[in-house]
Amino acid sequence: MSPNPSTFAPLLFAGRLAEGIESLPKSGFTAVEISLRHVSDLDIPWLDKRLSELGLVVSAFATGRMCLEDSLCLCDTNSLVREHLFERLVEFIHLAAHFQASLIIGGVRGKLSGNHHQKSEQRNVALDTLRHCAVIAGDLGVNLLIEPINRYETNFINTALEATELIETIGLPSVKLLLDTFHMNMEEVDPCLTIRTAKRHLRYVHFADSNRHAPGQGHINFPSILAALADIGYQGFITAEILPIPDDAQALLHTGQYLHSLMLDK
Ligand code: LER
Ligand code: MN
Repeated sequence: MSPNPSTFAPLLFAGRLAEGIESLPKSGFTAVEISLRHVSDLDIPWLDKRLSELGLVVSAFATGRMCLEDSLCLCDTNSLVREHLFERLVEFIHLAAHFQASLIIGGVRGKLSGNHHQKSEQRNVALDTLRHCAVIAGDLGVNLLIEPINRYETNFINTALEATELIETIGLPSVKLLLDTFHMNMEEVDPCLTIRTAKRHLRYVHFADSNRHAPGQGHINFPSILAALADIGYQGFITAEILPIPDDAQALLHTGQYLHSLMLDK
C-alpha cells in the first residue's frame, strides 16, 4: 500500500492508504507493508494512531520506487546520486525503527550496465552504501531485506543464491533475505527447496501468484510453499504484493480468503 499513486503496478490502494489500512483486518491481515518514495510522503502521527486503533503493525517499508520513479539507484556510480540516496535510505531506516519494521532492498538496487569492469564498479558502490546502511540499521534494530528480483526487472541479484552471497559478503546481522514467490517462480529451480536452503537468512516473504494476481489466481503451488515455510519454522511476515485485479478490495479479499482456506486445510 502507499499514500500516493505509483507507476509500480503491484501495489494495492496506492493513493488510498486510509481506505486500504481500514480494509486489512476484515480480510484477516495483521500488518501493512508501505511503499514510499520519500519518508515525508507519510503522515507518521496519523499512521501511528490508525494502526493502534485497528490493531495493525507495519511489516516493512519498500524502497524500490526511489530508483523506479526518482532515478536514485544503489548501483549508480555518480557520487551525488549516491549521497542523495544514502541520505534518503538513512531517513527510511529511522522510519522503520520508529515502526519496528524492516526495510526492503529490492528494486532500489537498479540495473548493472556496460562492460564487466563497469558492472563490477556498480556492484561495489552498491555494496558500499549497503554496508553503511547495514551498520546504522543494526544499531537501530532494523533489518535490511535483500530481495532477489526476476531477470526482466533487473540483472543485479535474481536468485536466492546470489542474494545469500551478497548477504554473506556484507556479513552484518542486520542484512537478511526476502523471498517473493512471483520472482522465485521465474528464477528458482525448486522454490520450496530454495526456502528450505534459505532458512538461516530468510526473514520476510512476498506472496503473489505466477501472473502477479492474488495467490490462488495463477499456477504457483501455495500449499507446498506454506509447507516449506512451516518446515523451516518460519516466523516472519507474509505480505501480498499483487496487482489490484479485478480491483484493490477484491484482490485483498481473495488473498485473505485463499490463505485462510489453506491454513484451515492443515
Ligand atoms: C518488489 O518487492 C518486487 O517484487 C519487485 O518486482 C520490484 O521491482
Ligand atoms: Mn516483491
